[in-house]
Amino acid sequence: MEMNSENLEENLYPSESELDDDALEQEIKTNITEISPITKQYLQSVNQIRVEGNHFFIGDGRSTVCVTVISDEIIRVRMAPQGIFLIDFSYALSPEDYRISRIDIYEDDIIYRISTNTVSCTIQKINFHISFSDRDDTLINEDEYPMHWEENTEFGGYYVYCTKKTVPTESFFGLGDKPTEFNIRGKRFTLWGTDTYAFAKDQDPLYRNIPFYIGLNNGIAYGLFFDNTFKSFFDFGHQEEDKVSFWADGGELNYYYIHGPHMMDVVKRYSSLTGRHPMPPLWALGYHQCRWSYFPEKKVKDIARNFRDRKIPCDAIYLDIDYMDGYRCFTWNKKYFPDPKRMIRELKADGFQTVVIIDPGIKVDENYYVYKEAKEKNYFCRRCDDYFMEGHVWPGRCQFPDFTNPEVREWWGDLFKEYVEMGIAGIWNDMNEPAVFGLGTFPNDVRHNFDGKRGSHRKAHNIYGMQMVRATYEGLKKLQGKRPFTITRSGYAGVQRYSSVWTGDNVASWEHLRLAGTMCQRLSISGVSFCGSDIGGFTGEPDGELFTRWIQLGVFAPLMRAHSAGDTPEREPWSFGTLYEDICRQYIELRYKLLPYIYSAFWEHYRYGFPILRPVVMHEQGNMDNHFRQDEFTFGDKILVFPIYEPGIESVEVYLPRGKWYFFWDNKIHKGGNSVQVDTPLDILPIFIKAGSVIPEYPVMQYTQEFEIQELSLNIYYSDYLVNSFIYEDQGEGYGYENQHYIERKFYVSGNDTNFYINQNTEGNFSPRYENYRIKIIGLPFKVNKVLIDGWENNTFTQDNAHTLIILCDKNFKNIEVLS
Ligand code: MIG
Repeated sequence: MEMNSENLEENLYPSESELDDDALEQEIKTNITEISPITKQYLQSVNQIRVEGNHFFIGDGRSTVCVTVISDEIIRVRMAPQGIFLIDFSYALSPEDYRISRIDIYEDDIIYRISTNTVSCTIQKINFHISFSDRDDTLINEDEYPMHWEENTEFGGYYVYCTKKTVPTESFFGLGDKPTEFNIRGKRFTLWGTDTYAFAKDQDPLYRNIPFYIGLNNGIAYGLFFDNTFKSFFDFGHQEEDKVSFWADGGELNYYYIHGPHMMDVVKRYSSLTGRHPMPPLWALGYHQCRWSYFPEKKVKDIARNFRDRKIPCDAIYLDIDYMDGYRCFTWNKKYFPDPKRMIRELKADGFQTVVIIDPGIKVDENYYVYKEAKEKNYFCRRCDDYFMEGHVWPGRCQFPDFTNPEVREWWGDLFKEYVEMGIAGIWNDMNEPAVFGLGTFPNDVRHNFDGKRGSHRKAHNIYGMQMVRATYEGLKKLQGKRPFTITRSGYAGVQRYSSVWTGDNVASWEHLRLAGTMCQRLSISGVSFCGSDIGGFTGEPDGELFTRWIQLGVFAPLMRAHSAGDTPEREPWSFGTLYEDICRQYIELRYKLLPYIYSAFWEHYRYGFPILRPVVMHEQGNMDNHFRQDEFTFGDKILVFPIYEPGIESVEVYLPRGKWYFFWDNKIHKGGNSVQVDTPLDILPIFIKAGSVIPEYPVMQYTQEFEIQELSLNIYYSDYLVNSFIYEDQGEGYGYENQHYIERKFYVSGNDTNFYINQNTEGNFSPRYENYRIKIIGLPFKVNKVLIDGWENNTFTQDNAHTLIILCDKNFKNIEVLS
């Protein structure tokens, strides 16, 4: 293909202002002067390079690649096949202030290299291969082929491709909710959110679209975020063992290389791009009871009564689609729920928050205000020939708001006004892949506003659900003036800024219990920490054992919600007889005792970007065995659990990362770096606490904040090395935490054969009502003679035979010395 040099100049070098200019036409302008057959086109030899600030424009005479240094550890790569970049717009990003300490540039005849103080991006001039290495010149990731594309004759634009090298020892993780092994090497996936009732192991795709993965090779981790909302594909050495590819049906080849070397660094940096969950209301971390559906009101009240009578803690009760009038969103079936406001008030008086479902399908009904309003305002999605997008869902014939239109989102958010006035605490967004009976989802030609950037459903499908829950979240936030609780089924990268998620329509089987454990870990490292599975399995019938083991797993899921399909027998914690009920109660109580720990882990996510669930490989990525461990994981970094994923099992072998660990049930100490055998009768979930941890504990309450606590218990596990912990508390509600109205306490503990020290310092200006700690020090290797608190001798301590020490002390202590 010939190009004249004038055009070439013009197209190779878009200025920085052009890159961000929304006025730039979205269509791809080409300079093709003669038509050649459509084949895959590859970048050729580099022949132009131009620098503009932190952007590096590199061309081959036809195409341009833009390499941008985002931060010291994040480098972005974009490709414009014909030299013109698309409008730079992303629903995923929530950029922070990034640090760029320095950028060094090196060029010789063979390469061009852009380096920050941690990472280098090298471009081979001869073949346009791009690679990333660290400052020690360790090669981390490199192209196998130059980036490539193929013209899409049906829709315009290009299929865009990137293929990288991989070696057999490299492992891969991430990608959201895939129901398969934790390590995804050797597999291929599609991102195209799909309603998958009773999904099977290895089924693909499911509901979420998170184009982010982590590679781990030779002990070095890096991340790759392919920010493209079109249907996209990832192949991790499936088609060819030595290649990893990702590609999409349209849009731009636009990815972020995220440097490690630790998986934790990668996950944190990914969250600096796509954002974090804001703090949830404390009640949302309690136990949630859901079912399709609880109705009429009497049934809802019965369920609530049972929780309180049986003394099983519970904070939230859900209303599924049957609460509505003919499945019309924002309406009530007055026969079942004659006075919802009163019901919600009464439930709240008893400590229950009410969460209700809202789907995207709006019934076509001229007598229904939501339909009428949206129709008048032209808010519904349309087909390419301007017909409305109509499809059948629960209400019958429906039209669907275009949540990619900011005005529609605003309108949608305001629809919750009445619900908020009624006292509804949270909203559950379902069917937002979007799901349509028969069709599966919208046809490709449906048009979307795409925040003014325009696009078809090909471009908007994968972000439709996220924009729906965003509208819901933003509306609630405005109307409630406090922290909203939302839960969504679909979502794209960044959905965590607006919502929690559940893993969708799983099955009451042991295989699915294991999948739930794996999927929640995967979601957690993919940016979506606030996740959970339908406890008990949505479809099918669990027996008491499976349900009980699922409750145990649920205690250690950030979102703890039981849910079940309407055609299954009733499924509450008491549905399987008292043996199971007692164990379920014991574990739900454990959840409530651990609430301050769980809340603190959430804060750690919100403030520092740590995922809440952490796979073992994240603790010890250098150990190849850990690349395949998926059963045990830690919640935060202090508590390790090994959920039981099989029936009738008498014992399991639990691998403990290095360090020392206490078995939660008997406080016996175990050395990490090894596996230990643990007996697993039904009432035992293997739980280990890391030595040196300070684990706060609340008394059992029937719902969060049922009563003001009198003192805070701290369980401190002796350690002979220095360990820090922290505890976070605030009002449990509202936005005071954004203005220092919280308290973050940091503890440092260390010990030796004769002494043990605890230091505390605090940040923030929230002061809980209680004055004292009740400290319990577990595992002391010596008999205590003296306890000094801030230098003063304290005589309130008691020590038992197992050397467990109890101290009562002021919550504001600075240091405690425990001396033999
Ligand atoms: O077509 O609202 O995944 O949790 O109970 C089924 C009824 C629609 C699917 C959700 C499930 C919910 C159900 N919904």
